[in-house]
Order: sequence, then C-alpha cells, then structure tokens
Amino acid sequence: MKEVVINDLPVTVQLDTTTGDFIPCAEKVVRNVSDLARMFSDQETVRQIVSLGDKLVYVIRYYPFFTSKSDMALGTTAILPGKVGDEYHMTKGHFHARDDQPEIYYCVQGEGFLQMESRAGDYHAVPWQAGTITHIPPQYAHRVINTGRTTLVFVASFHVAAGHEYELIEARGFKNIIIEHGGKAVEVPNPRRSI
Ligand code: M6P
Ligand code: ZN
Repeated sequence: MKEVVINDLPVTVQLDTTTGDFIPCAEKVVRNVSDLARMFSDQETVRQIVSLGDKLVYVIRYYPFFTSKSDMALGTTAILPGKVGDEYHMTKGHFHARDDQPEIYYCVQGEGFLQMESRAGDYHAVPWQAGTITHIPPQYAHRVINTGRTTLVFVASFHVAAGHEYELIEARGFKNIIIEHGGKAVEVPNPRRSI
C-alpha cells in the first residue's frame, strides 16, 4: 500500500457496484493470468495465454482508513468472467499473516463461489450471488471464483495489519477446484492435493 495518511475524521466513498470502482480510491492493483500462473491447474494453457500477451483476471481497489487508533480497510475486487482452460477466473486466495484476523466479504454483483479452508483442513465452498455476505474467520484461507457471465464484484472489510500470506495456496491450492463441465460449474478434487 501507498504512503499512510492518518485521518481521524469520518470518510465516505461512493461505490459503483457494476465495476467495483469507488471514489476516492487510494490504490488500484490489476492481476493478470501471469500473476496467478501457479494457481491454475492447466499450466499448458497458462503458458499459451501468457505467450500471447497475457489476460486480465481481476482488479482490486483499496482504501485504508488509517486513524491514529485503527487501520480498517475497504477493498473491492472485480473478477472478469472467463476461464483458464476449464477453470474459472478466481482470486489468488490467501491466509492472513496474523492468526487473529477475520474478514467480511460482500458480493454486490455476479455469481460464483467463496472457497474457505482452515489450516486444519476444514473446507467450505459457499455459493455466492449479489447480496451474499460471508464472515471469514481467522486462519481460514479465502478465494472467490466467478462462474457467471458478468463481472463478479465483491466488497471486503479487513484490518491492514492482518497481512496477506500466499505461499501455502500458491504451493497446493484449495481442497477442490471449480471448473466448467457440460456447461455447468462443478467442484472436483484439486489434482495437486491428491499427489
Ligand atoms: C479482497 C481483500 C484483499 C485482497 C483481494 C484479492 O479485496 O481480501 O485484501 O487482496 O480481495 O484477493 P487476493 O489478494 O487473494 O488476490
Ligand atoms: Zn483476506
């Protein structure tokens, strides 16, 4: 994140629920297939997409509300519709670096799934649509998958101090993957977990 600006006054932003854009926005981050290369199962298709000039998967926008006593942040994520091979577009997915930090995710457009998996292996894939709100407890990795035909937009609320830890997800992913099969979204065991 950029330079920390402390502001003890209330801050209000206006969200465009169709794009995830809000004003004012402190920082925008784009993630392409190359940024998620190790997350997708079909590595051959990943190489092809990247060699043909890469492809946008999602856009994250942040606003950290730093006050002299708190660090609550707002994030929105807009996941474009699409697939890499049979696997739908999705976020990288992460644990929080701190083990006492939860998060709230609120889907405002689109449809898909929120995957959560604890370090102990408790796994959930929650169907998501506009209006679904999920509390992600501490120590659960979380990833959102867009299985629909429109951009999936969700709002996140978390503490900046929570931190992002990507290593374990990058190394082995979640218990299941979500792919298109016969025109439908289906969950199948993650091949990387059965080795
Ligand atoms: C939400 C928040 C962010 C996160 C983003 C994308 O907006 O949880 O902290 O960065 O989703 O998720 P990821 O970092 O896993 O790509
Ligand atoms: Zn998080």
